[in-house]
Amino acid sequence: MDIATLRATYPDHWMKAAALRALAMDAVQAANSGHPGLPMGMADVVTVLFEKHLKFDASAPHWPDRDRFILSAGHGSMLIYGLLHLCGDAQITLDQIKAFRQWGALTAGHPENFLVDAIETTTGPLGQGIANAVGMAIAEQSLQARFGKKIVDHRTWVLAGDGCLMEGISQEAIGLAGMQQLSNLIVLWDNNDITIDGRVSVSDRTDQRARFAASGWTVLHCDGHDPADIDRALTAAKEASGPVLVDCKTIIGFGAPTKADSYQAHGSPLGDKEIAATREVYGWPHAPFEIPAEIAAAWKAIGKRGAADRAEWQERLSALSANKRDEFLRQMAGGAPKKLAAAIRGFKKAQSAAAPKVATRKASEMVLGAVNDAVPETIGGSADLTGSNLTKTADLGVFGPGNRKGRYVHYGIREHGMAAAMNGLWLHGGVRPYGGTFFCFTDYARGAMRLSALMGAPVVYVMTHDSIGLGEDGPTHQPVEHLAICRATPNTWTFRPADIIETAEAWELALSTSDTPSVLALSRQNLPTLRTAHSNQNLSAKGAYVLAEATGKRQAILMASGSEVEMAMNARAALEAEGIGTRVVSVPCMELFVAQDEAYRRKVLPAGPVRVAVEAAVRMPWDRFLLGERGKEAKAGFVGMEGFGASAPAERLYAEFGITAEAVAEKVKALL
Ligand SMILES: Cc1ncc(C[n+]2csc(CCOP(=O)(O)OP(=O)(O)O)c2C)c(N)n1
Repeated sequence: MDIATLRATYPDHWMKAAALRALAMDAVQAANSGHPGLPMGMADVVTVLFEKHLKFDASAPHWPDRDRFILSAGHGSMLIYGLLHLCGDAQITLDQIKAFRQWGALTAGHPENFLVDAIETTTGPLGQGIANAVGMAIAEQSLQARFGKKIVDHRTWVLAGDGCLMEGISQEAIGLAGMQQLSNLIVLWDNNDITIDGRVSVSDRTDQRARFAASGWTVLHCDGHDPADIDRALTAAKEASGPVLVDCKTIIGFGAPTKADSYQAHGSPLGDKEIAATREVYGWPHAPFEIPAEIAAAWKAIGKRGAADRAEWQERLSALSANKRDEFLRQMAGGAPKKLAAAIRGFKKAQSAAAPKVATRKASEMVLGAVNDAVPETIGGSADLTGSNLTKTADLGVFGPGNRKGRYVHYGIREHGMAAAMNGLWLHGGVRPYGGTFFCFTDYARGAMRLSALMGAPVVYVMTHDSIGLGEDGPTHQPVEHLAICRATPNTWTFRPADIIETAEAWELALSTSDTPSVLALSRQNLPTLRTAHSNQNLSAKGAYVLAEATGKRQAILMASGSEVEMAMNARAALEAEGIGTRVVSVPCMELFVAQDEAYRRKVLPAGPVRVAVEAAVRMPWDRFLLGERGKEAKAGFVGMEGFGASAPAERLYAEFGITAEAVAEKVKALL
C-alpha cells in the first residue's frame, strides 16, 4: 500500500504513527546524531502493538505482570523514547526528548534500563536483547508455575533488526527458545533489508524465516506499514504455540523522499531539507517537538489502557495468602531471603570441622545444596558442562516444556546465549540466575557479561577449571588472562576461593548483592580446607585477609588466590623453618579488597616486608598490590604464567611453568 492510500484508509493510526516518526526525525536532527530510520520504519508496527496488544500501564513501569517490550535493535532508541513520552511515562518528558543523547539526559544514545524505569534492558550491542528476552520468557514461565496464572501471565515482545539476527548470539537464543517452546515470546523482525553497509545482500543471504522455523518457531509475516495486517499478525502470534517470529516487511526511513529504503536513513540525521519534505509526505505541518493535543490525548489513552488490568491484578494479588504474597513480592524485589545467611553459617561451621579436601567446583556444588534449599528463586544451569561445573543439585528438577517448575536449565553449548538469558532472568524479576561453563570460555560469554556489569545485574557465573590446574585438556582450555579481564571489568566481583569455606563465603556475597555480577573461578583439582577455625564472619567480604601470620619478625608477605593459596602456605612453612617470618594473605576478591578503607588495607599489606604474589595466571592485576599499596618494585616478585599453558597432568604443568612452593620461597629469599 502506498503512503497516500495508507493515510486515507487509516487516518487515526497514521497520525499517531506520524507523531512517533516526527519525534524521531526531530530529536536526531537536534542531537545531530542518532538513528532515525528504524523508528520511522517500525512506527506502524509498534503503534499497533502498543494500542492493541501490549499489556502495560505507563504509570506503573514496574507492574510485575506487564508484558515486557525489548528494543533489541537498541540503536533505534528514539523509538522507545518516543513511545514512552507519548504514552505519558513520568520520566521521559519532552525536555528529555529534546536532550536526546546529551550529557545527563535519560535519553541516552542507546536504551539503558538503569536510567529509565520503563526500559527493560540495556541494548545497543546487537543481538543481546533477543537473548535477554529468552531469559525473561523463561522467568515468566517459572514464576507462573510457582505462583499461578492469576498472578503471572504475560508475554515478552522483542523488536529485532537484521543486525540482531545476523549476530551469532541470535542463533543461540533462537535454538534455546525453540527447544523450550516458549509460547510467551514474540519477536518482531524489522525486515527492511538495510544495514549500515547497504543492502543486507552485501553480507547475508540467510532465509531467516526458514532458520526460525527450523528451530521450532512459528513464523508469521505482515506488511509492516498496514495497520490491519499488523494487527492480524500480532493477534495470530498471541494464539500460536511456541515462540513466534513475525516477519514485518518494512521500509527504513519510511516516507523520507530521497533517503527511505537506503542506508542513508540508518544512522545519521536526515537534514533539514529532507525532514521538511518528509513532513509534507506525512501531512505533518507541526513544528519540531510539537504534538497536536488530539494526537497527544490519543497516545495518553494508550498509555492508560492497562490500568484496569492492573487494578484487577492487584486484587488477585491481595487475595493471595499473606505468606504467598509476601514471598512473591520478596522474590520480585530481588533481595536474598533471611535464611541464606543462616544456611551459609551452618555450612561453614560443619565444613570447617570436617575439613574436606575437595576441588572448589565440588565445594561450590556442596554450597549450592544448602543455597538452593534456602533460596527458592535460584535458577541454575550450565552450557552443557553440568558434570564438570557441578551446578545441578539434587531436587532442582529440569526446566523444560513439560516441567516449568524445574529450576535447572540445560542451556546447551551456548555460553553467550546463556549469559544473556541470565541477564534476562534477573531483569524480569523473581529469579536469581547462576550458570556455568569453563572459565576459559568467559570469552564466549563476554558480550553479555559486560552488560551484566553495566546494568548491575547480579548474575553468578560459575566458571570452573580456572587455571592450568585443569591439566590434560591443554592450553585451549587453560585460562591465563581471564582473571585479569574479569578484574578489569568495572562492577564485577571476581572470586577465586582457596577452599570450601571461601567458596561458601563467595556464594553468600554473590547472592546477597542486588547490583553486582560475580564470577566464581573454581578449581578442578582438590584443595585442602585451609580455614579450619570457624568464624561466623564472612572474611572474604573484605576481599583479602591475613590467613597465616608470621611467627617471628615479619620479613615477607605472600599473596595468593584460589589453588595457589595452599602453595603460599607451603612456601611459608619452608621460609618459617629457615627463620624467615612470613605472612600469607589470601585474596579471594581483589575488587572487594580495593573497596576497603586504607586502614584495613594497610593492616593487611603494611610497608616494609618483601611481597611475592603467586597465581597461575598473568601478573597484570597483581601489580597494584606488588607495586602500589605501599609496595616497592625492588622488593616485589610474582610467580605465575607468562604465556599459554600446555597439555599434561596438572602437577607436571605447575613444575614445568615454575609455579611451586619452592619457587615462591626462592623468590622471597632473592628479594630479602
Ligand atoms: C554487536 C554490535 N555490532 C555492531 C554494532 C554497530 N551497528 C549498529 S546498527 C548496525 C546495523 C544494524 O542493521 P539493522 O539491524 O538492519 O538496523 P537498521 O539498519 O534496520 O536500522 C550496526 C552494525 C552494534 N551496535 N552492535
